[in-house]
Amino acid sequence: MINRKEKEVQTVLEVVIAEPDPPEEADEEDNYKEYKMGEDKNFQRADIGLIGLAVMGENLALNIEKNGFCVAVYNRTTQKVDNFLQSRGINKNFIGTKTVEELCSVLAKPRKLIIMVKAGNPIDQFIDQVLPCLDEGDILIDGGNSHYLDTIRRTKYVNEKGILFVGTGISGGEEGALNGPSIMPGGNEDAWSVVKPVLQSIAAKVDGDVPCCEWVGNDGAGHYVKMVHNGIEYSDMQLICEAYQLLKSGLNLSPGEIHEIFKSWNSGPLNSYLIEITSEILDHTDEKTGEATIDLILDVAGQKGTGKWTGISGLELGVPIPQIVQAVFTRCLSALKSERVYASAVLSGSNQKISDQSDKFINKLHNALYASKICSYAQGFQLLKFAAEEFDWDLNYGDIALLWRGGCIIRAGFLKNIKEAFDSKSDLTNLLLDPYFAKIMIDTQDDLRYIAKQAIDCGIPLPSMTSALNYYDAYRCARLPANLLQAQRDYFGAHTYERIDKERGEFFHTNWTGQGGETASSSYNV
Ligand code: NBP
Repeated sequence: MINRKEKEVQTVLEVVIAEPDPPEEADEEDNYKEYKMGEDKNFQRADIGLIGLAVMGENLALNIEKNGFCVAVYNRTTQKVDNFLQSRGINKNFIGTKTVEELCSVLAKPRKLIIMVKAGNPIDQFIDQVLPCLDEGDILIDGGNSHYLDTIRRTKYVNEKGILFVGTGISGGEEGALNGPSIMPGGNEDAWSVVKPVLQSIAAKVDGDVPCCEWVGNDGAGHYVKMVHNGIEYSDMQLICEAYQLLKSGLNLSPGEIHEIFKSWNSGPLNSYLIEITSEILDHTDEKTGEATIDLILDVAGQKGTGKWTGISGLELGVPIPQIVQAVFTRCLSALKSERVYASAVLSGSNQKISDQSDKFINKLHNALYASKICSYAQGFQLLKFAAEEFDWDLNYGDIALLWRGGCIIRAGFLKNIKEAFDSKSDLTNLLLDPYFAKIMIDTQDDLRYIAKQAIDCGIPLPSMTSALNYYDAYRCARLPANLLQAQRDYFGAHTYERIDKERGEFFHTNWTGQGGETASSSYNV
């Protein structure tokens, strides 16, 4: 009996290989001339083309091939094509090509091309290079980390030429690309039925055979969702680092002891890829020195910009995502290494030590980390909601949680509960208001407060966990001091305010000093 995966593979092969044998008719495109001249009867059209044989492209090509597809590969530096075909690609169903024209000539129609080149200008350059070789209905898939605004622009541009464009987030790094990444496609929906069998067959699977790949939405939606994934990833990583620092500097535990703690946490509600790799990292020994590798790594964090993009989007849309922004800034602060070393000798802190050295502290830290993580995901999903409205995307939040359940860097057990929360209430305003997560927050908030107090008393930085606590307290605060803020704005700039005893949308100005006029500034919102 044919299983689901085989059926999908068969379906796509029917779609892409059902193409007639290489054309003999006189009116066929020039693209096939070379082939016709060769008259190779064994010639096989490739199901899909892949451009960019760097880390991600190579592994993705191998993944697609092992799922039963013939892949034509191309790289700007053509030597890499030969290297690949003679090494990891040897004796496999690949067709190496040395020019963009050749690449397009060996693809079954409608042509499908996955671009895995450096994000930014290289994508635009390649699009302009390949467009003249494509026919109406062909599909370009950008699988790189492109900015969603670029993807919105490219979808329109490529569409105007009759070509379908898919901008897809792909997460999971090198290992995920090879064995099953999380795939977040958006763009031109007409392309989905054609590319779906390929993309779903190579994606990570959860619950047996459910692919972590579903259509996300129009134009830049896929890349936007990937961007928010990365923003949440920044936040998740920062939270874990804070827990590590409390265990290391607060409790004076060794890497081996902290490894054991993370290992045990990974079998509970914190179960996730990032907790798992943290535990493994802490168990690693440097071969040369025999010391724990973690203790030899310089404390300066790098970043490639997707966390920053998420922060910028939150600021532009006016969505509170303080933990994601905090995680970006904390990386920036880490980069000031020499300043920090100098400041450590100049500025004093606290002499207090963590008062509670027992397992109870570790359990409270576990709960504080879990509560903070929930706040961070609540912020990420709220950002998605605002973006959907702004860009007119019909996002399905339960599906997005599913996409992140496997293959990607933030994959975690509790995404199943997030999916359930949005599946049961698709218009859920904030994850914190879902009964399941509200109960966890109510049950764990005291532990988060306790941990925050301990860290503050001891002078151990805890930027993201304290940010989570402040987010939680501010979000559940029915009356914030923004009344005073509005009064201040009205005082110095006649910016007006709304009143609690009047309808929303009616604005008032007070002549606070008796010396100002009655004229109010025009109201505007950023
Ligand atoms: P890189 O981002 O390092 O890009 C290298 C590839 O881009 C090479 O194949 C290079 O060709 C090609 N390229 C460049 Br550079 N300029 C080009 C141009 N003008 N025209 C055609 N090709 C050009 O590769 P990567 O790390 O494999 O990442 C690929 C994409 O996937 C990126 O968008 C990245 O952000 C994204 N991504 C990466 C990861 C990861 O873990 N690395 C994870 C998720 C997503 P050459 O060989 O001739 O220089």
